[in-house]
Amino acid sequence: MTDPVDTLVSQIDPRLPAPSIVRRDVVLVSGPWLAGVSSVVAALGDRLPECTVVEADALAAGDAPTAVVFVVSATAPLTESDCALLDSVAADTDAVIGVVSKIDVHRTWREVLDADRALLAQRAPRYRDVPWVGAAAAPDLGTPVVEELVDCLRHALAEDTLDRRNRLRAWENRLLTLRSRLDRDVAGAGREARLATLREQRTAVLQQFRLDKSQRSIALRSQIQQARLQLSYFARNRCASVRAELQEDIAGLSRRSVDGFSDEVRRRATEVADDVAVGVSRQLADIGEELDLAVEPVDSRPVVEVGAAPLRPHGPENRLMLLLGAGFGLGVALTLSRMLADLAPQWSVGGAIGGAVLGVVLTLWVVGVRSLLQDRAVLDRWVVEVTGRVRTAMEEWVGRSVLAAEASLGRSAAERDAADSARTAESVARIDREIREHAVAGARAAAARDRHVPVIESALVAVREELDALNRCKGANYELLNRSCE
Ligand SMILES: Nc1nc2c(ncn2[C@@H]2O[C@H](COP(=O)(O)OP(=O)(O)OP(=O)(O)O)[C@@H](O)[C@H]2O)c(=O)[nH]1
Ligand SMILES: [Mg+2]
Repeated sequence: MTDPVDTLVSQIDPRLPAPSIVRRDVVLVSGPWLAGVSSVVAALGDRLPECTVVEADALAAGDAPTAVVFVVSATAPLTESDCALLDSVAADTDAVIGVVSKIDVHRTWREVLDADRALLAQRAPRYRDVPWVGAAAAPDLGTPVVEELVDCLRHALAEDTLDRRNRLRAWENRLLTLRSRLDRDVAGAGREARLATLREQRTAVLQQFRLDKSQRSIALRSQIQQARLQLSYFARNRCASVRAELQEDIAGLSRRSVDGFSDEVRRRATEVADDVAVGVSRQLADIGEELDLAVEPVDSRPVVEVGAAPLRPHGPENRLMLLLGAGFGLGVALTLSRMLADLAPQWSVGGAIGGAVLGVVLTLWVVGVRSLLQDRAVLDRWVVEVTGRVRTAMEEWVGRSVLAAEASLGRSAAERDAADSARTAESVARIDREIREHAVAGARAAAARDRHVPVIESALVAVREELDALNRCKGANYELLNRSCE
């Protein structure tokens, strides 16, 4: 047979889910820590053998007792956590009795009882009519004082409306749970916090992408500028040092080595070109490695063309020098032969011949030295001119190589930026998708709430009206009973 309470609710909406509890024919004694619960259970068990009196751990999840005895110590009034405990144990049970325990040792128990009654009445209208009694289930001295509690409990259990009220209370709890679940769905479990996190993530992802991109392009620019400066400086320095070395070589050049000097200069210029090529290749490859970008290797090398040294045969100069040298040699020969003729006339012929030979030798020596000095001067000028050309060629080649590397690195950087941009777009799209999903879920939950809450509200009103009517009736019966006792 269908429960009349269930019929009452199903008339409002038959789809409203009935309470999923199992009503157990037991009295639940509950209360905060050390309130005296176990002692009350024991005392009630003795006095009411026809009832099953249990503590909370004897009930399974989903079990609801027929009546709840809520025990609190007379030490101090109820706290918030005590009230919350009562809310949970009496959620599906209308019959609740409040007990202030240990009244044998706490003289002010009546004040505490009044305070507890007032606190509970303030907490919820359903607690206004809760009967409160004092008890001493395990007094330090004497026998337990639980008569009033026993009477009260007996009376509560004997109420003919008890089952109906309990069922109505279970329905009320069910409807309230439904309503708060709908409200929770609209708010979403941490939906706002998740949405805020998602928005923050979205901004952070975009910011990071922009920051990385600009940092990379700044790093690339500065590395290239640095390389350009350093490599040009290196090429210039290398040319200057080779020029100094060659000029030093020229200063000690002998007649025989003059002809092979052009080859030496060519060899040294090639050496400089090789050094510069190696330095440039290495530095550009290092930049690519440091920036983690692909850079095309330098495939050319600086071209250095060194012709032959402009050593001209010095015909007229030689003749002039020969003339001057001959004059000088003749002078020496004459002076020498004259000296010998005056000092030792018997040696005059030999002295004349010796003077002539010496004059010829001196003439040849002067001409030779003069010609070597002139060649050295020519070579020196030539070396300055050749190293100048080499330097220009090197600088041009360095500039071209750095430019090519810049273009190649720029291409790699653009490719990487494109890949990063795609990755960022994917992350942003994923975040946007989740944000949208949350918005849709919120809208759906709000629609469900708007659809169901009015029905739940009217069912709640009906259940509460019925409960109030039954409780009013119970109050009247209670007064009648009291009067008849008097
Ligand atoms: N004086 C006095 N002491 C009591 C009374 N009832 C319980 N006590 C004492 O209070 C303490 C706790 O009593 P219990 O009945 O075990 O209380 P409880 O709420 O079951 O305690 P827990 O299960 O440990 O939370 C014990 O030391 C009891 O002796 C009473 O009426 N008078
Ligand atoms: Mg206990």
